[in-house]
Amino acid sequence: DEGMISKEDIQKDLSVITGIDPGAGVSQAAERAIEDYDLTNLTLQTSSSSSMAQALDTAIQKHEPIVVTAWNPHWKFAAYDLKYLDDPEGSFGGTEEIHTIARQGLESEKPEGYQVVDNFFWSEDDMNEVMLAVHEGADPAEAAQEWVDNNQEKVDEWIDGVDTVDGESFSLVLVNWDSEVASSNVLALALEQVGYDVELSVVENGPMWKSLESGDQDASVAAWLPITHGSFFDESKVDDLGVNLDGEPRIGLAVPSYMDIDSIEDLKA
Ligand code: PBE
Repeated sequence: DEGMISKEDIQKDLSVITGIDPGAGVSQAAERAIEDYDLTNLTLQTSSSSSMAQALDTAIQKHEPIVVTAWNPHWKFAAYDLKYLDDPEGSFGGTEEIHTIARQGLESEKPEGYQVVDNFFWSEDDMNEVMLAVHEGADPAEAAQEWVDNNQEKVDEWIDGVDTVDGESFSLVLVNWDSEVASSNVLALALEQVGYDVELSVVENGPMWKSLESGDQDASVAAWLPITHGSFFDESKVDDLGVNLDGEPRIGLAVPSYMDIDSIEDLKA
């Protein structure tokens, strides 16, 4: 059962793009791709990151065709032999940036916390380390703690010169995406090191942006720009604290490498 699956068989057998949560930017982009490439034979099936990962695992065990909405950094590229499909129409944009965003007023109201989230910056390799540990079964908070224990010198750069506080609350808002679970849990530990009592709030993508605009939440490290969350960013009054990841994040459609196609165009029946 080791052979390549031909383009003809893929077009015959595939009826869905296996997606994640409907609010994700990559879901919007996948709908865009269905239009741009006229993929009338496919519909986007939304669910969650974990169901997508489960479906991907099952398909690979069975050596069946599957196309998923994908992004990196993400552990699936280390766990499986996957390839992004070329996107000549640019439905998914190009290289993205992951930004830290905060509610307006945070800088003056919680200057110490603001400084820490503004300083937060790590690499794609760092993020992958935490994500892989979680994928292999670690609790996210424990995986983050282990990374911090092994990389305190990086955390020191984020908290260096920041005054300590005495148990003040600080809320980080995120969506349940593996990449953002990793970054938010690590940043929470850095904020705790300067004395904050940190709460992580997991919501959907739209509500995440709204909760910062309304001031209900303090900050987030989950903003993917310019394409993935471009429309949310344009519509929201939030402070953009800039890039927090050194790497080349991107979104797109990915397939197991045993599928004999290279481009989104090849999905059209
Ligand atoms: N993601 C992970 C998100 C941003 C981070 C690519 C799944 C999205 O599509 O909105």
